[in-house]
Amino acid sequence: MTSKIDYIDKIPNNVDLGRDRVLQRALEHWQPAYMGWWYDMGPTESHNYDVYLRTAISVDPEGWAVFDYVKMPQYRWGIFLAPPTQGREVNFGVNKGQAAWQDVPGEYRSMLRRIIVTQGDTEPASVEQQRMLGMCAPSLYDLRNIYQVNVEEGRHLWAMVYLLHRYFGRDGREEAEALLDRRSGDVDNPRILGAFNEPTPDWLAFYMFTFFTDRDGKFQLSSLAESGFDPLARTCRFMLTEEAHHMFVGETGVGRIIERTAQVMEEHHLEDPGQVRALGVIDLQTIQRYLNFHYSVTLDLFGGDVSSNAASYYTTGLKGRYEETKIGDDHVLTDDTYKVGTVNNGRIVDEEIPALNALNERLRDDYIGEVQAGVDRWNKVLEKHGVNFRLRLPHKGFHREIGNFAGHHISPDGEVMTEERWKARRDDWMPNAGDYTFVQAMMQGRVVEPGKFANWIAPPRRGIHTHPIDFEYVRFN
Ligand code: BYC
Repeated sequence: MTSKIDYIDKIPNNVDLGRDRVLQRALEHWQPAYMGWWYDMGPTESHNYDVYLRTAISVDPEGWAVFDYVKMPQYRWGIFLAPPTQGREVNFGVNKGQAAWQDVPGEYRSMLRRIIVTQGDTEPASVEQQRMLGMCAPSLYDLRNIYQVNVEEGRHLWAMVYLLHRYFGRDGREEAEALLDRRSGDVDNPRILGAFNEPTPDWLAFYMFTFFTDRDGKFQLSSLAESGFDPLARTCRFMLTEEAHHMFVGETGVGRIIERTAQVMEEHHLEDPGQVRALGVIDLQTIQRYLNFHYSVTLDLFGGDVSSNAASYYTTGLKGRYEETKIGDDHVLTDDTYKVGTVNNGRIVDEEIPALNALNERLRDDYIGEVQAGVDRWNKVLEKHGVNFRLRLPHKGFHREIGNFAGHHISPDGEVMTEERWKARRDDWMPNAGDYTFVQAMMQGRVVEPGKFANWIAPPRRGIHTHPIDFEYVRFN
């Protein structure tokens, strides 16, 4: 039998977990439920594999992680806050200049809880969305990477649950339980945000998700890392160190698929998507349609273009802008305006609105800038192989369900259309049934020989943690 102290020691942490009796009891109650969730909803058939994983063991910038073989149910889901900054203040909003809060300010309690719950809900959701993909992994390297992403999303759930348990008493505990009850895509009890209820049916979708949607994670966490509630800020700052790898997996994953397709197109002098598919690689038109889908559902995650919630989060000092403290303005924003797009008389026009209400849109624009740079890097791969096709981001209003563009039918070029005309073109712009069937047919079974890769993806440039590409990243036992 495991004693209580051993159990707390099993959770690597820098929050003095063993000393806080109430927290200890709360986590002792939650931990078995979490494990139950992992066995039910974590990566399928993976429980007995030895996976070469990174585990966070401290917050030391010189070396915060160890790499070793781990069975995933034994992964040490730790709780880490970035070190405190001496004299840190609330850096924006009406409370600007106060000492950063070490406890939840009573009047902001429910708002703060809502932000933490929304963030926390995305973490297990993504694990649920990806749970079947291990069965059709294109290599051991990729299999290890998806498992790494999954265990770290689990750790990010722990990070939010720690805040709920430590700072929100009984309703925090109830919210922590509800985080394990909701299910991605469940009609009766779905995950909170739209994109986290969409299926991730194949590896192209997985890489698109980690490129686009994990990057929403980066921008949201960065805004929360500015929070005047110091424990949230410090938690998010540390989560960002792990998030970087997830986006790397996405960018290089899509990049390697593009690379392989471009090699085949160059070698065989082909452009026709049907002929490209016949050679067992994914045509660029299909990749563009997946891009359109993942980009547009991720844009929705930033919330409404005009949001009084966002204004309140900012004004109270709970959620800042991206890199708030590097921005050279008054950090109060009551006199500023910001441009948001809207549909007026069948055309898209810009409208100046109070900057405080436009904070979701501003964060979305920051995000779009970074995403565009990634797409440019993918296009360099095409250029290098002499392929003329270029990937591009569709218009911001394309296929949106949240905000000013919701309810309108906007083409990738930004033309406002009738519903009928839009629907007639839908399958040219979004992955259609044939695309999914084709992509999934190519991803039958998984590649398990070290150093071998499925035909539709190029190998990575290098392996993980100085190991060669043909390292045995997963042992199946
Ligand atoms: N789907 O005032 P608004 C990540 C709701 S990803 C469904 O504009 P607000 C990760 C909204 O709840 C990052 N509903 O909303 C990535 C509200 O509902 P009520 C996750 C939506 O609050 C990959 C209503 O519409 N982190 O970490 O300004 C793998 C009015 O909306 C959606 C966060 O999101 C939607 N997309 O902004 C793993 C940070 N959007 O009250 C992990 C925390 C809005 O009318 N969350 N609604 O019933 C927030 O800061 C804000 O809640 C949001 C929404 C930015 C999400």
